Amino acid sequence: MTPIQNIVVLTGAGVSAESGIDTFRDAGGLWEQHRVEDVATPEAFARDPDLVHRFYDARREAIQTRVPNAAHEALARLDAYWPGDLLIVTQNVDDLHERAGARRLVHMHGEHLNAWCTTCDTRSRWTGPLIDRPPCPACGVAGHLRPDVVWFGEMPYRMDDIYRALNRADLFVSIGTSGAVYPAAGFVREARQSGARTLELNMEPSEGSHWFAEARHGPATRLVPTWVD
Ligand code: BV8
Repeated sequence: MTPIQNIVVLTGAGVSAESGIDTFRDAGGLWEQHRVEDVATPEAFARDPDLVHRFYDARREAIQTRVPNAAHEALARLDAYWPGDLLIVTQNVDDLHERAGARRLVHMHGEHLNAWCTTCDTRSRWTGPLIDRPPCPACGVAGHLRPDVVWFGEMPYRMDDIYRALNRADLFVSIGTSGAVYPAAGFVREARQSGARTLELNMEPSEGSHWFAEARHGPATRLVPTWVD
């Protein structure tokens, strides 16, 4: 068994669930309150910007009342002591990984606490609502700020860095994701092709469970510290 040097961790909404942040597809998840097509596509934003702003303003406000849980904290410990390469790729747009102390982190689907100006293309840290069409902090133009999240049909961030890390990985661990959304759901196959060992830590088997050499099921706050420590 080759020694483990380089690790890629993929996280999804399940890693933040026990912090009280809604997941997308569990009972009562976010998407059940809204059709995905209604709120997480550029077409939806063009069609009904107020609906999309209301959806994101509510989530941006909610995440600021939440705190990292034992799973985020365990991954931050791994980040602090792991001597080899480590990349935590999160699909989540909350900031709980960084608030727990993670540094080697990529938000492939963007970040709730940023606003993106479609006039000057600047991304600014943003904690308030966008529905009032505030001016961009960089260029001053009002009404052109959108959530800095990757919608369906848009290119996820940092894909080159992610695929480079997957191609070098000796271990790929997927935590708290249903494996329903691509290209993230395909990362396990990239890792396997590079010869990496694969481990799924999730409440229940995901849509991609069969691609993993090993899977452990249960809450992330129990599974992740046990795996890390
Ligand atoms: C793109 C941001 C081109 C906004 C989100 C094949 C190849 C490529 C693309 C596609 C393809 N097929 C279809 C597509 C298009 C599409 C897609 O995947 N559609 C799906 C519906 C079929 N993909 C795209 O459009 C992507 N862009 O493809 O560009 C391209 C192609 C290749 C390479 C480069 C570019 C863009 C997708 C991004 C969309 N934006 N979010 C926002 O957050 O509002 S997606 C959204 O879903 C979130 O980011 C979320 O993270 C993500 C996935 O959901 P999960 O995180 O997994 O959450 P979910 O609720 O589903 O599952 C939670 C899991 O946790 C469950 O399994 C549950 O059991 C578990 N759990 C719950 N509690 C706990 C727990 N586990 C442990 N402990 C607990 N306590």
